[in-house]
Amino acid sequence: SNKNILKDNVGKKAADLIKDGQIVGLGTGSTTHYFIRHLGERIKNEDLNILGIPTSYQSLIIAREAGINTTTLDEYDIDIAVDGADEVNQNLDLIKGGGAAHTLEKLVDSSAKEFVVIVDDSKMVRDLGEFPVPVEIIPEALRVVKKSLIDMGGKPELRMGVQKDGPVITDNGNFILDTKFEKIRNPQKLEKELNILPGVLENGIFTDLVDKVIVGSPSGIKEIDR
Ligand code: DER
Repeated sequence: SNKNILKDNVGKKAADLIKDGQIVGLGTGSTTHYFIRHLGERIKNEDLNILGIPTSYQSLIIAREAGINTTTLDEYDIDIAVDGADEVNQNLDLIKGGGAAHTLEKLVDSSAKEFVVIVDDSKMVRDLGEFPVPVEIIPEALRVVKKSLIDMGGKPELRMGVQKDGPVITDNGNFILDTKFEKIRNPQKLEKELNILPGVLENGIFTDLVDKVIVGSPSGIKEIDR
């Protein structure tokens, strides 16, 4: 589909940024899947010496399939992290977590010297909030946090499995409450208000982290630098 061509274009563009010897944060999702595959091609064709640090079981498995050697944050600092997003606003704040991987993504992406986001143009928005904010909670907190989110004006929905009965269980063994808020005009404020709720592990609002967004559209590729 056209969208997959756009994802492939930005995935390749990001893979071309990677330099020999770098430690690379490997994001999660379908757009980053293209990036990881293109990076694997470059490693093979150019004999690059790269190590990847994955952000989910999905990106670990795809990295292995692409022939990318992986390591961990315990061993290395990250030079550059490449990841997707569900929404990007004009301040380069993000909503992420469509793939339920936002907790480790935020750790990897925020610890990278450079954080690059790759999206097709459908992800670019004026204000965050059309996409519900994924909130990862420990299962024991379900009823309590759901009530707190409603009191904050949110509409929380427990994310249910598709090929699994019952709720989605994250790589960390937790639940996701997808929470719809009205237009989010102050993402920094909401991100903090969500994360101080007892029982919340991490939410999918990413603020003040992005260095570059690579946007694919039918008219070509646009790069937006912080
Ligand atoms: O779950 C995530 O955070 C993904 O990066 C998501 O935000 C983007 O996934 P996509 O590239 O498949 O749209």
